[in-house]
Amino acid sequence: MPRLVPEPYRIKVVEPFRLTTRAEREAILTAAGYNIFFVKSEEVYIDLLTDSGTSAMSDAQWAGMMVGDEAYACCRNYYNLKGTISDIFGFRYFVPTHQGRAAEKVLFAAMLKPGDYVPSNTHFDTTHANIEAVGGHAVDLPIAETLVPTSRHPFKGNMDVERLRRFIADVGAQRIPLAMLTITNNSSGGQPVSLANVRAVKEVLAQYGIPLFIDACRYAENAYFIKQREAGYADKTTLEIAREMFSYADGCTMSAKKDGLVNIGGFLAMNDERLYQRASQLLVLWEGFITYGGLAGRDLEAMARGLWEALDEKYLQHRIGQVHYLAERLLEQDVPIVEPPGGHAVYLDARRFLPHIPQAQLPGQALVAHLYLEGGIRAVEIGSVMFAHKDKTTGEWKYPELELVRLAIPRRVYTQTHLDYVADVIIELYRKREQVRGMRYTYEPPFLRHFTARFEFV
Ligand code: P61
Repeated sequence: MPRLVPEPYRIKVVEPFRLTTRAEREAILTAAGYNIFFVKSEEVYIDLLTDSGTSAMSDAQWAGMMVGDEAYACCRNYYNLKGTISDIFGFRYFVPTHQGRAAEKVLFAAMLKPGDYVPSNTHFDTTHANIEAVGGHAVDLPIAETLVPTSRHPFKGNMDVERLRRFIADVGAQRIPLAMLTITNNSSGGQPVSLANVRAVKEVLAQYGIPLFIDACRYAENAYFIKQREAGYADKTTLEIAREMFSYADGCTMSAKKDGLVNIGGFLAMNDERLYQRASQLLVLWEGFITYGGLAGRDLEAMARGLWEALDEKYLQHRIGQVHYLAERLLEQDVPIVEPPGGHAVYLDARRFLPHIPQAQLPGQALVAHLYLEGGIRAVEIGSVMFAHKDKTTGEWKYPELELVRLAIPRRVYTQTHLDYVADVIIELYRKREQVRGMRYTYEPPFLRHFTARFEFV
């Protein structure tokens, strides 16, 4: 058996790219203020910034784009997508949106009042921000293992059901109009959520009449982990598992830029007719008519086809295999990463990678800068730059527990040779890690710092 199951597809179209020289990269990164978000895509060799909207579409999806029906209302692609969503997810109603956060915006505007709470295993940052934007409180209730980088819990994305029970008792069910589960749990390292956990969460919520919504953007990868790891599911198809997952939910938000295998697209689905009516009103206001929701007919078609392709078990075996292959190559050389690796990304543990750099000197950001300088690799810091904040009463800096650097693998884009190159660059950097210096801000914006901050080496 090869270490990595070969791609269950072959390459029909190629997009050339080139590796810059070290001297070029030094000039580029200095000009970008050491913020990788300001580096031009063509100056990046292997782009692992995100797995969102970066997938390669299949020939069937491209063919689908040619049968896009661009009528303003009731185009045929809407009905194809409706059929797909009903078959896979099982919800009665849905509205298309241009991406995941638009679905979140509509959902929370339709369901929340100021002061309400929305518990989750871990909200993604756009979800968190959309809840707070309408005056709600986003609350994360992950299991304890989620915060331990070396814990090999098979379902580290789970919600802590006891904490949920206590939370509802504390704030009162009337202030919780819905709860959520993010599958897989992106903010905890792309870790899966078990079906037992979905079922248990639903049981608690049902006692109080609180609806459950799933953030479904990596639903197929989550289904594959359940098939691999959860007792009783080895012989079920990923489709059967996905159907069971969603059968416990009252609706979902979806960024199809992940497991929809499209470059743009999303939707909001639900069973409640009254909610569908409210969401439709808001959709018309913000996104477009209810049969296109901010997308072209061709985008709806590519999404309808991609949602099926993402459930293909040969594809998932290769896809998750790629992430695990990269993780294993790093672990063999003792490079510290979050274990076990998740479905869409490998996360370097910057505190253990660079133990000589205190969090105040941004070890994650220093690691991101060096991955680019050494090999033209673009990763993203998920640590102090993103999350450190000043305590409101003491004025002291509070640093996050985890200081991570995410290497997100785009779907169907890179080959094993690319991954070997990434592993080689990281291993080489790890060998000379004492030479890496910390960083400080030269410009520190007041919020969403990571997108626009500028840095220099200490
Ligand atoms: C990502 F730095 N994720 O992981 P939209 N839910 C979940 C997501 O992972 C997610 C969305 C909802 C991104 C893109 C991204 O500050 C950032 O289609 C679990 O992007 O609106 C997106 O879906 C939102 C990265 C988004 C960021 C915002 O890379």
